[in-house]
Amino acid sequence: QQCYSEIKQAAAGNRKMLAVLIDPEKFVESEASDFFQNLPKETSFLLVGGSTVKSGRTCEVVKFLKNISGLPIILFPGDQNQISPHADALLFLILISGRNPEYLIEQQVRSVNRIKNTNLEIIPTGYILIDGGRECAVHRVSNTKPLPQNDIESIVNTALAGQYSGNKLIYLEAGSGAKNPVSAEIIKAVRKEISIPLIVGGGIRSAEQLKNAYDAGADLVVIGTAFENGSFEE
Ligand code: 1GP
Repeated sequence: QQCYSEIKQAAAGNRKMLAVLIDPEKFVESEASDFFQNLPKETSFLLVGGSTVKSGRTCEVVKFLKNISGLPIILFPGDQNQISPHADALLFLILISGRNPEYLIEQQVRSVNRIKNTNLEIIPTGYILIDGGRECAVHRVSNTKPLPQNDIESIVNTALAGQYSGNKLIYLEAGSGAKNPVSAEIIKAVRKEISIPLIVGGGIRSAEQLKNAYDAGADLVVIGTAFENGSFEE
């Protein structure tokens, strides 16, 4: 239970955490040393996953990352094919903003045989897709509608329903490459109501946006695209 207790303790002590997301489809092994050199020193985790990844590729990337980095690897799978026993932990995602049974239970049931004989730390996570102002892959692949940013009540109630159902984390997702990250107003409103750690990601590409998410109450922020293409603004 190491990754989760680290997140929980950090959240309890108001120590903000950063996870860098690696999409196995876009990761290039020969560019890895530059990539790692440019990561902020305070990076706590590597998240590995994407919306559409060819079978087997996640495992390859996870093994590669294990060899070159000491950071814990948490899987963030778009589907059950992206589960690798070589990672440390798994965000067991339930897409609670959507109403598609495929991502509420079907993928989860199908993933069991890949998980049950591994040492992966399973972290049940209520995953909430929020409109980031741009058509995103989660929306397309899951065929579920993102919640509008102005419907704060639905977002808060969805997060609370996620907590009441036993999830250990809530993840507010604006979609990879979002034009508008999840607003500070939403983060504050959700933070005020839930008592489990809060993850925020999607479209965060500058130190200022990162600070805004932390100040509003995010415990762990996930950044993918901005580090992937080296465009993060300090
Ligand atoms: C996407 O929340 C993550 O699932 C990160 O998004 O690629 O926009 O940083 P970005």
